Amino acid sequence: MDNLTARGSQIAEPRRGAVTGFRNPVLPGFYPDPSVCRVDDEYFLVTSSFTYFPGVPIFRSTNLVDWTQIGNVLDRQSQLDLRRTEGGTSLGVYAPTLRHHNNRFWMITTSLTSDGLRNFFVTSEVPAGPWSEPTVVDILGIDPDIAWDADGACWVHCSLDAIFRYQIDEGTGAVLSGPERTWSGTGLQYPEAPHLFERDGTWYLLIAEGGTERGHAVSIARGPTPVGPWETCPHNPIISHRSTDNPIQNTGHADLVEATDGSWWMVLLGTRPRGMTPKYYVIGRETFLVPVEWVDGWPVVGGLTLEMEQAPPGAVRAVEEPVRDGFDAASLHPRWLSIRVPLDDKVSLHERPGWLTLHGGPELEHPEPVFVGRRQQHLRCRVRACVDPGNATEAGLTMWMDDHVHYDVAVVKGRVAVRARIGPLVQDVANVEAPSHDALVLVIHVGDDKSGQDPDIISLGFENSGGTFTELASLPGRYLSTEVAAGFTGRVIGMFAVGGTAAFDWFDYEPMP
Ligand code: 6LW
Repeated sequence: MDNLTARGSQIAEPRRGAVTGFRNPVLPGFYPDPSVCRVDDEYFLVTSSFTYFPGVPIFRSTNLVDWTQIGNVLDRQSQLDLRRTEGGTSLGVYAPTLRHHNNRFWMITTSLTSDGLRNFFVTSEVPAGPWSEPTVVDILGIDPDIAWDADGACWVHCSLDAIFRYQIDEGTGAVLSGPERTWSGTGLQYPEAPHLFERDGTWYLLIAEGGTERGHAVSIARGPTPVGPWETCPHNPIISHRSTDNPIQNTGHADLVEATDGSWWMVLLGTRPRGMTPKYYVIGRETFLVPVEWVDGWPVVGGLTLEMEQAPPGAVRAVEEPVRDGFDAASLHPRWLSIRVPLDDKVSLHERPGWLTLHGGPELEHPEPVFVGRRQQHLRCRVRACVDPGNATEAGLTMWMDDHVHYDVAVVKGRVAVRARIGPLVQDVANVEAPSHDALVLVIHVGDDKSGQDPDIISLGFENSGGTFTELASLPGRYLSTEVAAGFTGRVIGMFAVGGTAAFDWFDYEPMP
C-alpha cells in the first residue's frame, strides 16, 4: 500500500539565481488564502485546498520568496473526510490559519461537506508532521483564526455575515465565550479572513472584505485589547486592486509577518486575469508577497507588482526549472493530489518499480476518479507523460478544473482521443490510431492566445517515436477558467485511468517562457 504523501526525502530546494528583487506570485497556481508564521529564522505557510486530498499544503522558506513544500497538514482520512463533497466545486477545506505557540504549530480551518460545516484545529511540534487528530471547535462560520494573549487566553475569530469572536479552551476546543460580533470592516460585502495579532502592545484585527472577486480588499482596525474597542484605519482598505489596470487582481485575504530583520511583509491572494473582457483567470487564486511599513501605528502596504524591487532578507530570485517525476522514490512527492479521497489502494509505486500504477475505476466521471494530479503553476507550460495504457479502457492526461469542466487526452482502445467536457456538453474532438501499442508520450501544452480573446490556448496531442509533437486539438482556455467554471480552485493536471490498470513511467512539468 502506498501513501500519496511523503515527508522529507525527495524535496529539493529551488536553485537560486543571482538577481536581487523577486518575482510575484511567490506561490504560483491554485494556492489561495495564505497564512504565514515565523519561527526563529524560518517561515512556514499554508493555503486552502478545497476538495483535493491531502489537504492544506505546508511550505517552508528562509526568505519569504522561495518556498519548498514540506508536506500536507491533513494527510489522512481520519483528519479529513471529503467523501461527501461530490458535486460541490467549492466544498472541502476553506482558509486555514497557521500559528506557532507554546512550542507547537497550530493550524485551524473549516471543512465544508454536504453533512455541514466543521471547524477544527490540529497541532504538531514538527511542521512537516505528522499532525494530530482534529480537535473540533463548535462554532459557525469560515476562515477561523487562532491567537493568544499574554494571559494565555485563546481567541478564535471567524466569518459569518460579520466577524465573530470566541474564547476557547485550547485543550479541548470547548467554547468558553462568544459568539460576540466584533469589528467587521468598512461595510463592504463578505467580511472574512480575520487575523488577530499584537504589535508593540497594540492589538490589530486584519480582515478581507468586498468578496474574493475583483472587488477584494484588505482592511484593518486597532485597539488596546484583543476585544477592542476598535479604531478603524483611516486609509482602509490597506490594499485593493479593484478598478485598476494592475495585472494582479482580486487582491485580498492577507496575513502579516515580521521578518528576521524587523521588516514586515504581507502574504495575500491575487489572480492574473487575461483575455477579452471580463477577462479570465485560469490557474486559481495565487499567493503574492508585498512589503509593509508601519506609519503612525498603521500598516502601509507597498506597491504590489509582478516584478518586485525590494526583497526580504536573504531573498534571491529562484530559477524556474522543469520538474520530472520519474516515480522512482518510495512515496509520492507531497505536491501530488487526488480528488476527495486518498487513493492508497488504487495507486502504487511498488507494483511496477519506477512506474506509477493506477487501478482505474469504472469511469472518469465517477465521484472518486482515479486521478493523480498537480497544479498548473505557470501561465505557459508543457506537460508530457509517458503512459502504458495496460488493460485500462482509457488512460491519459486531463487538464482539470473540476468534475464538470476538463479537457482530456487519452489512449482509448488502441487509439488516441481528445475529449472536452464543458458542463453538460461532452465532445470527442479528435480520435486517431495510436502510433504504437507500446507506451506513448501524451502532451498538454498551454500557450498564449495570439488574438488576445482567450486567456490561453490548450493544445493536446502525443509525441511520435522521433519526439515530434502531433497536435490533435487546440482548445480555448476560457472554459477552464474560474469565470466560467466558478468556484475557489484552479487548474490541476492529472494522470488518470479508467476501467483497468495503467502505468505512468514519468511526468514532466516544464514552465515555458
Ligand atoms: C475563503 C475566504 C475567501 O474562505 O474565499 O478570498 C473563501 N477569500 O476568506 C474561499 O477561499
